[in-house]
Amino acid sequence: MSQPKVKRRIGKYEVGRTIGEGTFAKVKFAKNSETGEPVALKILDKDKVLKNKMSEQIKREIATMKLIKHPHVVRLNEVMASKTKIFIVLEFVTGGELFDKIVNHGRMQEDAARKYFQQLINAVDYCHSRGVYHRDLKPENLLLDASGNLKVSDFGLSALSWQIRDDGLLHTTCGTPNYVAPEVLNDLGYDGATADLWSCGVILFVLLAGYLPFDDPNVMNLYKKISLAEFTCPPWLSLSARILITRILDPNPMTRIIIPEILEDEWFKKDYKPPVFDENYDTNLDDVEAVFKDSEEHLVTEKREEQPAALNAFELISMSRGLNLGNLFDGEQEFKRETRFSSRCPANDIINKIEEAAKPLGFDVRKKNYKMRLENVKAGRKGNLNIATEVFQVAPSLHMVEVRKAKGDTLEFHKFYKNLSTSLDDVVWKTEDDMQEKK
Ligand code: 3AM
Repeated sequence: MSQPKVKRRIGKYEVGRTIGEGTFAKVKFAKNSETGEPVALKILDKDKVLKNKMSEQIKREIATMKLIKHPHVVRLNEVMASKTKIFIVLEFVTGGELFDKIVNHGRMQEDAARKYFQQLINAVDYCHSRGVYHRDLKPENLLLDASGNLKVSDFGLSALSWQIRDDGLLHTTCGTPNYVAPEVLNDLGYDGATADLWSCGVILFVLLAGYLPFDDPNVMNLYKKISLAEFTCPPWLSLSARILITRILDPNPMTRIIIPEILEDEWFKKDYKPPVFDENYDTNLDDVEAVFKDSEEHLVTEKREEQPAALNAFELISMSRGLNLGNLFDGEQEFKRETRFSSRCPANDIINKIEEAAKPLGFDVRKKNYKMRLENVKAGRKGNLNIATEVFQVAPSLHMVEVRKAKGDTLEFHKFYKNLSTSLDDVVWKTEDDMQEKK
């Protein structure tokens, strides 16, 4: 069980756990071993990127993104390639996703929504001015930093999953339809700037209403509603917010409001303070050139180093007191994706108990040694919830169990964990402190 840990290294980065799996990339947590700086590592299949008809455009957009250092855009630090993979090194953003706030606390007051919308428009305007379009603005791409400021992720990267035709306009067959502009769905070719703006309008609506403007379980009906911009503002919206939303959610891209007009809009302008930042950011693009030239010379090596598990028993126990939900919902990390608990039961009993608890909740259970993968057969808000667990031995009769979200929605993970904690009550080791707290 407490086998040596294998540490993965890519160039100067120590690679940690998977943060999420998107449509075209896996995102892993990593640490720059020279500076200690945490980063998010996007890992892509080299073949898919370089053989993509759009690889020239992807290269141009990645190069542009590397030159952008905007306070509301996730920073792209560098690009690396190994023999088979491309790694995009991004600033690590710690505050979770903006929409987790809506899921947890419901719709926002207009002043709060306005602040995020101003930051979003500011980021979008800046990237557009540099010729980079997002094309896939949706809740998952709106992250929050430690101070609660918005950071837009994946600017310039979504081209990876899109197709382009000879007319120079973008065409797509996939995407999150709820946020996608009508002209994109109609596949008539479209302009990236006005299409991005539509998605910003949908995002603003959700912030203020707490639900989607266009929604239907039937995709054809959904398409129809979007094409006709068939939506109703909730009664609590102010008149000026309604006016702005209606101007953005105009199904005709030719008459839709444009960013310079938004900047002059009455609702938008209130307390607007565009961020001040240094635009003349000096960086070099040799890494981007090397990756897209596919030159052997600059390949980074992927190394695996065996390491004995380094934590000692005291550290483990202090990391995993009881099955207290405080573990999961502690103040700083409201949107935590992992937690641990300790148990005095034999490892096999722990595994069996988790399996027994997970199956009735609709999970498929796969076991391998002391690791388990639980997959919800039903798709949730962000695809099928996937949970990874592992049992570590701390001492002969003491185990530490790690439970983490591998894929899916964080809130659904929290709900699962709450259920699990009820079923595992007799497995969890409760210290005297925990017993006191319960009283
Ligand atoms: O799987 P979920 O939705 O919880 O928030 C992003 C998403 O999480 C996260 O990785 C998952 C797949 O996209 N993510 C993406 N870029 C990130 C970054 N720069 C990030 N998390 C932190 N920093």
